[in-house]
Amino acid sequence: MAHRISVVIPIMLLAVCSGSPNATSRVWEPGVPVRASQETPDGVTGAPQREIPRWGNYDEAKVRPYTLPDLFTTTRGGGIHAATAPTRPNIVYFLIDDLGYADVGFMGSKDVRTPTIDRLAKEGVILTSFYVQPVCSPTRSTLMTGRYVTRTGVYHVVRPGAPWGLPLAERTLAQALHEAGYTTAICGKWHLGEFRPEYLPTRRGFEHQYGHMFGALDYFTHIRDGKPDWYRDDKPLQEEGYTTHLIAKEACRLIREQPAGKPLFLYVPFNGVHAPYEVPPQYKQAFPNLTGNRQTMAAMLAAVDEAIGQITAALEERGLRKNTLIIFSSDNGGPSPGRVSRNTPLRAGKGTIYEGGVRACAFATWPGHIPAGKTIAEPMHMVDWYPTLLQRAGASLEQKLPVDGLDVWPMLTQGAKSPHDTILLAGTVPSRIAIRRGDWKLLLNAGADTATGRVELYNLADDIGESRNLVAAQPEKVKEMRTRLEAFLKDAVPPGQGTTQQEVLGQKPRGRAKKAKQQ
Ligand SMILES: [Ca+2]
Repeated sequence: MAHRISVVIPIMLLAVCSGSPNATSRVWEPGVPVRASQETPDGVTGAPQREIPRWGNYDEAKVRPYTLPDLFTTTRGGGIHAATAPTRPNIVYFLIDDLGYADVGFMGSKDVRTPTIDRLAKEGVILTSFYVQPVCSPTRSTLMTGRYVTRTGVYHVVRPGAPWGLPLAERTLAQALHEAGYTTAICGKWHLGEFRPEYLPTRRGFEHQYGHMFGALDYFTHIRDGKPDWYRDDKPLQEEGYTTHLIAKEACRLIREQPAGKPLFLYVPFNGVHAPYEVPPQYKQAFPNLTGNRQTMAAMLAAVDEAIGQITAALEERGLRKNTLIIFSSDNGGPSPGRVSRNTPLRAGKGTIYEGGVRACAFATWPGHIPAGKTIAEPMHMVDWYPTLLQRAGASLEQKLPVDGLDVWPMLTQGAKSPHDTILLAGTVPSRIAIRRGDWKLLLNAGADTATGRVELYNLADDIGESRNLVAAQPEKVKEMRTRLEAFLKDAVPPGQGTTQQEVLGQKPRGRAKKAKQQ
């Protein structure tokens, strides 16, 4: 349902929060050239491959409704009495785009500065083994559904013009929280489909939408591929301003206008610090020792840090901070590691299934509920937020589609072990895939050439950089891991194009459509 914009303007506001939602003001220095939108690699793989997993076959008949006992089984480790949760927190998720594993102060960075982010991290638990997908849309699909991409088909990025998106059969986190009585809002990047109205955020559970549908838009003109990509409540919006500033302003407005006593789910997926590397020049002044895109990225991140400070200040002004669960993470590893980003000590970066592509910097904080000053190395995956947040929100866990995520609350709050015995790490094509099981990690076709059939096995306990392939030395471990992987993939679906073909045409998917080549 479209949200009607309020024109009420509270008297006392932060500077960034001032003005009506439609106010226009230049927030970058006059005379600074505005560059055209740049395409950026969203992965290392190029066009998606045609093959589907050779160890699995898509069969719609296998998708069976899940019952409550099933869900309670799959969410082991947490309580099953969601409705009795003592406190329903506000939930604010700061998702940073393409931020490197080591590019925040709380992960040890010395040359970029994130004081606000670091302060929040110290108030909660830092998650050093937080797994995501290697590129943008897939990670967002796992947050929204609690399901691995092998179930949803969102292996790769939804590009402008793509006739597909997150399948409509999926129940989203926003839908579930809205059903539970939350105000639900997205300020930032959606990236899960817009080719038909029913794929838009306001049709997927968000009462409020603000921001963009795709990645890599111009930060100042909001143009992507020659077209404006800026919306409020899924309607085109013309505004001036640097996107990070605009997103912060909208988030502050929503916090100010949130009805008292009603919980809020505020999803803030910044386009910062994704390419194109653009920033108001004053932010660069703090980084005289950096150059090129590294300097610009650091400056963009400083703007994000400032924005997060403004949004948390708005929470404090409303007296909401103490009852707000704040989650922060990147959506994938940093691109061009060593040049633009830092993922140290992890191998490689964005687009890959090596740790540098799928392990993200992250923390969670909720004063009085999550202990402060802790670091947790137990592994979890983005899919885990779905059941974990629904439990905290008192939302229903009953749904037709099976959930892969597990409730990690005991891990976050009581020092419990990870509820996972194995985590699935799917690449941008079905044949490129890995699992982490304990300290062991098995990777298939992790390199750029997916036809190699290469198998890699690492023990992350003493080789976090994935430098010593133990396949030859550990044949039994490889066999065990492959068996586990194949179990994961027995119901795997092909990439999204096929799923969407089915939805659009009412037909069973028959592989990828020709339009996929145009993405
Ligand atoms: Ca990204």
